[in-house]
Formats: sequence, C-alpha cells, structure tokens
Amino acid sequence: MDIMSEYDHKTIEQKWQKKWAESGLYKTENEISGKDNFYLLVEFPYPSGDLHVGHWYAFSVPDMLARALRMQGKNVLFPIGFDAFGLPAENAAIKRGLNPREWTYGNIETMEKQLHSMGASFDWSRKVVTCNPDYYRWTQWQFLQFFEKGLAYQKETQVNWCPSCKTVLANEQVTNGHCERCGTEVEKKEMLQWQLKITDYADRLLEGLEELDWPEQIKESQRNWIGKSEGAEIAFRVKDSDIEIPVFTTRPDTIFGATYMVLAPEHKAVARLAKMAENGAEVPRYQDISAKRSEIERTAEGKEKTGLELMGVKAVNPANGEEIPIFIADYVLAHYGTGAIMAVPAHDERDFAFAQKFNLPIKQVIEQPDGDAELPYAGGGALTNSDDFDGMDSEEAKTAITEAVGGALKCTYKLRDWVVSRQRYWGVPIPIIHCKDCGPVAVPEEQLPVELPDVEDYLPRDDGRSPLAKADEWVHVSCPKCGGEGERETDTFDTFVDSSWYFIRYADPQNEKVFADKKTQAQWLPVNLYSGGAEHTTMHVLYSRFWYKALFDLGLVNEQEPYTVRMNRGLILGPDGHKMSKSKGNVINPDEVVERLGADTVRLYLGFIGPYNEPGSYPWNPDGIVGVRRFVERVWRLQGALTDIASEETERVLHQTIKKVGDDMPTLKFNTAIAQMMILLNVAEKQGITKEQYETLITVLAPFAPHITEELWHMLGHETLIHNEKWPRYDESKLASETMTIAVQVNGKIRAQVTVPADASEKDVRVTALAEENTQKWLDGKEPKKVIYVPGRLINFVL
Ligand code: ANZ
Ligand code: ZN
Repeated sequence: MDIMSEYDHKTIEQKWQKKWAESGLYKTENEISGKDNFYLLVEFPYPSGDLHVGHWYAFSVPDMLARALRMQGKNVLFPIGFDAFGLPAENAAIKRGLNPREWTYGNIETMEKQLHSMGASFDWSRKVVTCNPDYYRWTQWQFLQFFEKGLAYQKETQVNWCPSCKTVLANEQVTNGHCERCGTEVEKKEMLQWQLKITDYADRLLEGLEELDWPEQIKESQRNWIGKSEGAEIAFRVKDSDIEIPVFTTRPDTIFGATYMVLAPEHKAVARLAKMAENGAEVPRYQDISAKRSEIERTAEGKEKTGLELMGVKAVNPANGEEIPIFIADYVLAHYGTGAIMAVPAHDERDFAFAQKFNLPIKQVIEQPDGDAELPYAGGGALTNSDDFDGMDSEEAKTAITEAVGGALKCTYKLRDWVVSRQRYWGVPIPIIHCKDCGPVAVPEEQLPVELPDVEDYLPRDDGRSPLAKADEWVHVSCPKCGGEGERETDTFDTFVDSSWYFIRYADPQNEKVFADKKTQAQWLPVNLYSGGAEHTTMHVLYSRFWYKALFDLGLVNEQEPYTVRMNRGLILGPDGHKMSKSKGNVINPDEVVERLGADTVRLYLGFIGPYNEPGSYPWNPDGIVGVRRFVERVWRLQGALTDIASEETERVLHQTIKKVGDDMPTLKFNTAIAQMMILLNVAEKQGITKEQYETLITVLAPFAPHITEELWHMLGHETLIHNEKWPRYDESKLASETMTIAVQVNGKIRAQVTVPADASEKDVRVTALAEENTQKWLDGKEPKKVIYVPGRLINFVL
C-alpha cells in the first residue's frame, strides 16, 4: 500500500474520469454473451445553459444504479443527449440577442463538460441531439409515415395562442390559462394547424396502462388526462324548426328532469337560434364576454354562473315532449362533448346553481336512498317522475332511456388531438409542400432532411406565421406531385415531437438507413426503467406512448409500450426550503460544491437526501453535505488502519451491507443503502477491518462514489478497474446477529425479559428494557432511583 496521503478529490476525480474515457469503459455493446441487457433511461436535458443541482439529481443518482447493475452482471445502456430544439432554448437565446443555433450548440458544449464532472457512466458515443439533421431527418420521416396513414392532418382549430411567445401551445403547455413557458395569459384563436390523431389511441392508451407495473399515481394522472367519460348522445329538437341539437350526457337516466338546455356561446347553432330569438341582438355581447374568460374560470365550481336565455325559442325534451327554454352560458364548453347539454338541476351541481339564479324549475327524478336529504343529488337510485321508467334503477335506465329516445351510448374524452405545429424558428421544419392543385404533399424521402435554413431574422412574428415564411428562396419549391408551383410548410414541430422517439434512437444512433434497426431495437427496448420529472407525466410520457403505438401499427417497432417501468423523481429545493430561483438567491451551484467537496461527496449526498422512488421535495442542507464529506474522508483514512485479524462483527455487518445495498438499489432506495454503509463504517472503525474486508467495502461503495473507490482500489495494489469487479456475494450464515437475553427486574423481582444484540451497551439494554410493557406496568409511572446492570444477565430498576 502507498504511504498514507491526503484525500485530494480534485486530482483523483479528474484522473479517473480521463482514464475511464480512454479505456472506453462505458462504451456499450449491443450484445455481450452471457449478459442480459438493461436499458436505464433518464429524460434528456434541454441545453439551458448551466448544469444545475436538478441535473445532478437527475443523472448522478441513477448512475449509481447503472454502475451497480453492471457489477451485478448486466450489460447496461445509460445514454445521454440533448433535447435541443424548442421554445425554452429559443426564448433564452432571444433574450440575450443571440441566434438560437449558436446559443444551443454553445450550451451543449458547456453542459457536456459539466456532465463529465459527475463521473457518470454515460455512453457518450450514443449521444443524440435533436437539432442535428441526422436526427431530425428521422423525426420528419416518421411524421410522414403518420401523414401517409392519415394520422397527421391539418385543420382549422381553436388553439391556445401565447401573445408573448407568439406561438400556438398544446393544451398540456397551458397551466391555469397561462403559458407554461413565459406565464402570459393564453388567448383562444382559430388557426390552421398540424395535428396528430392521439384521440384515435385514447382507449389503447388507457388499456395499456393496466398491463404496466408503474406507480399507481402516474397511471392515475394519465387516466385523468385522457378523461374517458361513458355516457350517451341524445338529440333535442328545436320547436318550429328543423334544427336538432345533440347533447352529451353521462346521466341519460335523468332526462325527465331536464328542465332547460344550454349551448356553449361558441356553438355553431347559436347564430341560427339567435335569429329566431326575440333578444338575438344581445347574443354577440355575451359571446364576447365569455371569449375573454379562461376555461378554468368558466367551469370552476362555486363561481357565479352567467348566461343568456334565447327568448321565445324552445327545445323539446324527447323523453316527455315538454318544451324547455334554451340558454347560452359559458359554463358549457364548446370543445367538450357536443358543446351542448341538457340541464338537470336536481342532480347536477352546476345546473342547480344556474337554475336557482335564473329561477328555473328543479325536478327530482332519482330517489335518494336516505329520504329527503338536500338537492342536488348526484348519486344513483330508483327513478321517479319518469313516466314508464318509474321505479327502474338508474344504471339500468341509462341504456333503456337512451334507446327509447333514439340516442346512442357514447364515450367522450378530455384528450384532444395533439397540435404539433409551432410558428417558431427553432424547430424541425414540417416536411410538407403545399400545392394549389394537390394540397399538402409529403416531401419525398430522398429529399430528407428538410434542413432548417439559416435566416437573418428568427424573431417570432405577430401575424401568426413562422419567421421561416420570409425565407423566400427556401419556401418556393416545385410540387413533388405535379411539378407546379409549391410552397414549403413554414411551421416547425413542437419539441415534444422530437422527444417522442429519442429513446429509440439511443439503441442505434448512427444508423443512416433507418431510424433504428428493428433487431437492434429488440436488444434494448422496451426501456427497463425510465426516470424523469413529475411534470412530464401527462405530456411527454403520454405523447411518446402514443408515438410508439403508432409506430407499432406501422410495423416499425416491436411492441406496444415503450417503458416497462416509469418513475418520477423528487425535487431538490434551496436551503430555505423554496424552489431554487435566481430571484430568491437560493440557487446552489453544483460546480462550486464539486470544486470544494468533490463529485463523490455530491453524489452520495444527493443519494442520501431522500427516497428516489417517491416524488418528494428535499431542501439542500449545507451541513448535511459536509457530514457526507466527513464520511468520505473516514473511508479514505481507514486504509491506514487495516488490521490483520478479522473482527466477527465487522464481517457480519459487512455481509448485511452487501445484502441491504443490493436489495435497496433496484427499488431506487439509495438513501437507505447509503445509511447502511455509514453503519458499516462505524463498526469497522471500532472493531477493525482487514484488507480483504476493506476491499469489499469499497467495492460496494463504488457505484455511489466511483472515483475515490477506484483510487483506493489501486492504492491497495490492484491494476484492474474496480468498476469491472463483480458485485460481492453475501453469506447467508453470516447475516444473523449474536444476541443475549437479559432478565428485567423491578425492585429485585423478575418482571420481564428482553433480547438484545450481543454487543448492546448498558444504555441500549436500559432503553429496550424500559420499553417493555411489563416493566412499565410495575414501574407504574415512577422514575427508578437506581439502575443496577449485570452485563449479559440482568438489569434491576430500583424504585
Ligand atoms: C345531464 C346530467 C345530469 C349531467 C346529471 C350530469 C349529471 P364528465 O363526467 O366530465 O364527462 N357536460 C357535457 N358536455 C359539457 C360541456 N361541453 N361543457 C360543460 N359540461 C358538459 O361530465 C359529463 C357531464 O357534464 C354531462 O352529463 C353534462 O351534464 C355535462 F345529473 O348531462 B350531464
Ligand atoms: Zn401539386
């Protein structure tokens, strides 16, 4: 062994990062005979500028698992790349007056350097960058497969428009009516947009969840987002006209209680009805007011309801022929169901509030099991006031009544088709050429990629068109079908398109013939474990599941679900317990901490901070990380105190540690694994540790603190790399602790018995004995005056 030297983390970490890279240690082969493949995926980062603690938490902690799995005999793919196109990068660049391209590639360079300082076992040779033409060529190609199949289409739709980002946003990118990127209030606009038919897959996206072994919380969020509602569509006739208005209802059984009808102000029948109404002139004013309110405001429970009755116009309830008034009111949304409802105030909360305000009849048609409790009553029960259906159970009545009134059972979904076009520069050009005669035409495969041209002016425009619209030369091309004059589509793709398939490319990143060879895919996919941020549960994870299913239907991937297990990680907060933000001044700069305390310490600290498999939030604790650094230093110093004789206790705890760490890792409980290693160190320092035991200790620690353990391994005389070592085996027979049984006396009489570890101190015995129920009973709440302990035999509490 070398002479004891100081622990110099900086030299050690740089040295080993260099050596690992040179030796190609983490270049992953697609196949290694005798080893199973394991694909560990972490959501790739945006090139946002600097690496923050969140990136460290996202990557360095799963790296522990990647390393442990390798030692346990798996061939592990742990890739990295950059989600480089899109709004966040573009907005950041514009703010600094930089070209998004320069800004993005500059950031990628910086972040790569910083990522290297983590000592993570990424296979850099598989790096995927979504703004590189050799990647987005395949994004375009896949889109065109969807286009040919009718899954991608262009349609005039009402969209979310962010007046500050000057682009359309997906529903998923709007939070409480505000742009997720910049916080500006979002407007509704009718625009021609490219969309993907994710709604065609709504049922399969739901069914697929059943088979997946994912945390229930994540599955439930996806279910809620898809929002499947089973109900019926029933047409209501407008009196003295040929107009029929279908409504969507989940409660067709309550139709006899429908005392009025409501249309969304935007409903397309409103214009005709307004002409028939005595007060039709008031309609546009009401429409204007509601256009300004967000969906949340419109539908929030407890909000004062507004509405306008169309005077003199009546609808006919198809169940009983009753004539009922028609309203327009904005608590009914245009883009859900049919945009019109039959209102049943006795059994629906919002209809009830509206009916009270407008003095409309409230007619109970479902009996309440507990007699005359208050209305509205939303539950089921026997029908009443419903002619022939009286007495029938509401579940049965749903089908019976729907049939009787000529309606149809139907499902509705909250999920909308995915609007993928963005009126922004920094994205993948949509590979379509518009022709006056042929309509939208796919760019021929051999012309892919359609490269994003360099333009002078990449700033977003007010007119709803992409800055690419001004790239005249680029825009004007001939139609691939008829050769006539054509114009390129100038919108670009939403970033979520880019990230919908990057994990497939990691399997076969250099392929120039296909986006990923199917045989190679089979070696890695589906992903074994996907770790990411909770904010992506309903967007990226849902989109990519859809994308994968669509590829499956085209025969381009091997299975229907891309991720075997999905986990959401927690959040690291500032030391003050708040989300880290520049304005709060609570941002921890990982580069600084790594410089001062070392990457191994930061990794261990982050692994120790809380369970990684639960979406908690953990404040950064400056004292906590210093404590972890002390642990690392003690491990270092232990090399100078190795003993010749093996302590049995050290041996026992060592084997317990091998077992515990091995058991905790696959479930991402890095914190309890690290705690166990701390216990082991305490014991080793007290009881002594041999060279062989010490080698096992650092081998188990290696995935967590890869650099220091590698250095120690070499100082102990090894020439191999510790990260190529096999995970140590534990010996079942060495796990059990020796124990002793102690008699517990109160005033000299035996009242209880306790079993404690053989090495338990007097204090341990006292605490255990006092906790015993019988001891408590005989002490009867009194403090013992004296405690007599006979080691290994008895403890006597004297009152
Ligand atoms: C009559 C009725 C009676 C209803 C009753 C409910 C209870 P979910 O479960 O969210 O799908 N509805 C339908 N379309 C709507 C729209 N565009 N805007 C606002 N509300 C709409 O909700 C379905 C129910 O929400 C439907 O069933 C309809 O009200 C209302 F005792 O029809 B119900
Ligand atoms: Zn044409």
